[in-house]
Amino acid sequence: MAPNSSDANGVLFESDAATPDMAIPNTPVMKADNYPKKFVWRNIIAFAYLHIAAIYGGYLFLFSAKWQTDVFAYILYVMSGLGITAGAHRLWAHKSYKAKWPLRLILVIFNTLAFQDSAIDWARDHRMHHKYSETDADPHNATRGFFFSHIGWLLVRKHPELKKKGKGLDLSDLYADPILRFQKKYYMILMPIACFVLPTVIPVYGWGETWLNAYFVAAMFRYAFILNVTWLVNSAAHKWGDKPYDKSIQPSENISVAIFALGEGFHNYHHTFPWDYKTAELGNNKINFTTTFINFFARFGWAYDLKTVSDEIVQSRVKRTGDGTHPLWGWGDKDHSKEEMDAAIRINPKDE
Ligand code: ST9
Ligand code: ZN
Ligand code: ZN
Repeated sequence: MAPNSSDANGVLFESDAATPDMAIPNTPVMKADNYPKKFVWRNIIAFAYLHIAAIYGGYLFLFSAKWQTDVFAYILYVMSGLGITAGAHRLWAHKSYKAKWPLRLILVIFNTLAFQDSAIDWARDHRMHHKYSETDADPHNATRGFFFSHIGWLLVRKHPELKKKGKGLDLSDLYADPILRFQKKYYMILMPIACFVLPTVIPVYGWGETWLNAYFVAAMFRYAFILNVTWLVNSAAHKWGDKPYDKSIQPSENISVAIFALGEGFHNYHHTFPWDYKTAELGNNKINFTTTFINFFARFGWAYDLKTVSDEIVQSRVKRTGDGTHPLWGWGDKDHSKEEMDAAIRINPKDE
């Protein structure tokens, strides 16, 4: 027997068997190497402190802070969330739409408030994540486990494969934007002001909140909360959910994540069509608040050149590579079979 053979499923090479649907030849091996983890203690200590502070902040949010502070923390959550979803993600990482400078300025302020590193660095990692998904060149390679893809990847040095392959990325569009260059250059001054100082000072001077409540609720709790929601897209939405668009990849449709992540979480769709500005098929705008936000600015031209996938392309992809879970949104959905429509009971029908 050849050294790599596996009698469990009759394939010759382990690499064949390690694919998620058992030997689709062009699917990358879903298995990380055992690259030793080089811990970054500064980050481990900082994230441990942040999470302990955030638990205390969550307690103060519920039992001690003024209602204005709670509302303020919620508004900051939405603003910083949009800085990631509409800014770093849909605009800068994926170029799924274009934005005039006033909107880019709003988004860069929101993005700085979110403290997930400069938009240029965020988009660089995210482009790697899509291009080399679930391989060693993916910064938060989900095949290394839930913890690694959630937060662990920020606690260790990056894999050499990522740094090697990353050299081939084209980031010229990002560096061409003076707003993004400015943010990156002055990040270590702008970020602490936006993410920690102003969120603490405003409640104290604005409505007489205590320093303690302001700092732990509006800064620590709010920041840790949004970080974890963002990370859930990398961990939970790469693990749990349906795969209506491409069953050969790990990203999944995870509505629970989408609710908190302002509409990001329809992740099987997003990895199949990463250039769609809606990051979801049906424009479920009730939970896809980011799409509503972009549509609002599109009305007066600050957001333009919005790209989205045609129904025909979605449909053919669903049929070719989906796992059969593609849902119907209701009567007349493009996947609604003619037989079922013909057989349906219709009361007082009046077709135009
Ligand atoms: C944070 C980011 O939390 C979270 C991002 C999540 C992404 C989610 C995506 C999901 C979809 C969107 C959904 C959004 C939902 C939002 C919901 C909102 C309600 N390409 O990085 P270094 C090279 S941040 C090419 O230092 P180390 C390059 O030469 C939290 N090259 O690597 C670079 O030099 P330079 C706060 C690359 O030393 C050099 O390597 N921030 C790439 O291994 C060194 O780079 C933190 O905690 C690349 N991609 O350190 C900081 N990457 O930069 C965390 C690297 O000069 N980060 N190179 O060009 C760190 O401390 C470090 O990066 C490290 C690795 C320790 C993790
Ligand atoms: Zn992903
Ligand atoms: Zn993406």
